[in-house]
Amino acid sequence: MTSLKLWYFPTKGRAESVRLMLKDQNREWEDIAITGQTWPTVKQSCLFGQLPKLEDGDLILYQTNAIRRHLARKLGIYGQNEKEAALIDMMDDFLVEIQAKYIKLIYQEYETGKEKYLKELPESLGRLEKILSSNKGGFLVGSQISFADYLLLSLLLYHQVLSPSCLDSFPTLRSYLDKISSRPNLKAYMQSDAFKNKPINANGKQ
Ligand SMILES: N[C@@H](CCC(=O)N[C@@H](CS)C(=O)NCC(=O)O)C(=O)O
Repeated sequence: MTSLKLWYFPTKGRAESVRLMLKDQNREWEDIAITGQTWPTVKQSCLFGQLPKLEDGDLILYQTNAIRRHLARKLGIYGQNEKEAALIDMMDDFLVEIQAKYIKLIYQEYETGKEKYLKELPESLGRLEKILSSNKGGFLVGSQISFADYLLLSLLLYHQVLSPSCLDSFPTLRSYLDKISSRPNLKAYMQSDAFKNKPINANGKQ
């Protein structure tokens, strides 16, 4: 088994869905936290000038979604067959769009756009509620957890901080969140200081 190193900033951000996936799947890794002081130097060594970066033995990967999909293939959480894998990609792409809107809000328009964002949020949550309600397997796709579920978990956790009541009208999403959060490795991780003390975003907004 190769050693895994995840380079990121000392925040949850884009990296947390990777950490949640590795924790739940019992895969050890080392977090390399890059601070503001060392970032200018590290940035120059990064292929696209950004993090996260994954070192998996001699494989160096950038781009969060490439990292997530690589790990999912290794960990066997990319569906049971081609059809499920395609559906997982589709769900994941939808979640990535939600994540992009969230990041835009946090870093570009927190003061001016939060009201509009929260007004529009139920549309996306409603779609996810419907998707989860129609899949009796209890996950986004099929009857086993996939890498897309960890992105959804991270997004639900972030949005609960942004708007604690955001799941009040979505009972299936609420029970999905409770169910995934109570998986033993995730429960222990979410109760740890490593998780609790790590800010969601680098600019202090959440
Ligand atoms: N598409 C890239 C975006 C990466 C990205 O935006 N990284 C941010 C942190 S979340 C970053 O490195 N910011 C510092 C910089 O651009 O100097 C990915 O998903 O990995």
